Amino acid sequence: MEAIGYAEWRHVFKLDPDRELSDEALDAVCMSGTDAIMVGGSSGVTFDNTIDLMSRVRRYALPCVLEVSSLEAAVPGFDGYLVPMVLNTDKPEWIVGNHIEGIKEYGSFVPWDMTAVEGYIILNAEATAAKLTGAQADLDEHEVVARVKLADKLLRLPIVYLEYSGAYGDMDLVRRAAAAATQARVFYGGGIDSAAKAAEAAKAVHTVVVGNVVYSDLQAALATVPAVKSADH
Ligand code: 1GP
Repeated sequence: MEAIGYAEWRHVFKLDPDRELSDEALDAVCMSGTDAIMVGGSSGVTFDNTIDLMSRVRRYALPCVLEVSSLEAAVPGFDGYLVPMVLNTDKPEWIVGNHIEGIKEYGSFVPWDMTAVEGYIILNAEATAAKLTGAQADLDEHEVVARVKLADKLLRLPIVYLEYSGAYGDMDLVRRAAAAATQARVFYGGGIDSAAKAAEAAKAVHTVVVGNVVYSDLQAALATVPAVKSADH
């Protein structure tokens, strides 16, 4: 699964197949110096809009990975596949259930050496992903750190994803949660809409994921790349 290359990523743009992005904007995003494009979204993601976005990103020489959140949109041809496993829900389908169904249906097609699990901890209750998965987002530090350790030390997951999608997180909490991981790569995503926020998040975690601002303020999105790249971690 290291074949995906995520261990080297500092900055990632997450693009939503269900949202419009002009060719000019996509060009700026792909030429920005970001380390990878992650394709994914919590709603409206279909086989057709996923394959369409993949083919547009494919023209650029940077890794393009799919975050697999629905079986219908599991499109072949990506450079890698990241599969969320939600660690703060009681709904088994989002922990292992959908995964088992996927393996039963498509297991023989899965490129396992290019597939990795993300231990997802969803911390913004208003996020579509939180509502969809029934995530218990109001966790205190003790609860978050316990889940980071579950992912990192017990399950030995390669990636822990602190997900605040749509809202900028509590960076003190993120910093302390990230520090609890010793082998996993820690991703942070949520509400980064400026270079300053990007730099702050980059100091706290290994990999910073920037999504929504691409669609609302492209210049601010592009400014997050050098901010992350020049931040120490
Ligand atoms: C969403 O973590 C990503 O899954 C990024 O969040 O869209 O809020 O930037 P934003």
